[in-house]
Amino acid sequence: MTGAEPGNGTAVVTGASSGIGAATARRLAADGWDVVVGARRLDRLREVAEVIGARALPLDVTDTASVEAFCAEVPYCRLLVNNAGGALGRDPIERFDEDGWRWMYEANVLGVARMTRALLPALEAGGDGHVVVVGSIAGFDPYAGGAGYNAAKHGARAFTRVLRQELLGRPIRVTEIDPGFVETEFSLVRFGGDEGRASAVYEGMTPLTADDVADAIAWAVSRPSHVNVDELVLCARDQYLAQRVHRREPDPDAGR
Ligand code: 8X3
Repeated sequence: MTGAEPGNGTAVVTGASSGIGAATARRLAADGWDVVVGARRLDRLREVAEVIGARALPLDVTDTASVEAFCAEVPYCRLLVNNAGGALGRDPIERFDEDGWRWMYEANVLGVARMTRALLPALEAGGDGHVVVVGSIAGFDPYAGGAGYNAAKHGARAFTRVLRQELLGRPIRVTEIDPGFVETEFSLVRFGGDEGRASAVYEGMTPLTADDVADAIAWAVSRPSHVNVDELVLCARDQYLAQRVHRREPDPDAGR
């Protein structure tokens, strides 16, 4: 296998059927990447892919066989954006749900590890590979009610830092992007479809958009090859890490 590819080369984006993954796929395609997108929701993934001319393949990062089948279809790869993952619930530890925690660990930690392991040969063969992990401020600033997700993102962070060290001297960059609040389906999924609880997360503040995060990823991956953006923390102006959010009072004159 040689890495000779036209343009920027092939970029794989996981969890690309919506939110940060879809926005990243759109942005990378616009920047000249040949994009391959993966997700469980194939109908929505195909809609994303069709608009940008990407290749859509089914992918469940919690399933080793699915990861291997996906990666077998990707002989060339210069960039892997590990975006698939998410949170389930905000229960205190005394009521934690084992299945929810298990899924979070599978998706946010093992999923990243599986995808990276499977694509490392292709990333290296091209002579200039890049692995991006979409982490979270929850990966270094844990908060009450977030233990399962926090532990998983701490795990993803540890994985990313180890990977960076293990790949020193090889032609593969490693970057972690850690966003704070981003208004996507993230909170809706976290709260089991409860729209009230999900929208309350962003009430009175202006969160990041998925495009803001895609923009940061596009910046990190477009630095010259000798420059490694190790980590990039991205928060809304209204948010300081996980514990402090500035919320404006509702305007009493609104709607008059
Ligand atoms: C999303 C940010 O603060 O909801 O990863 O955990 S937070």
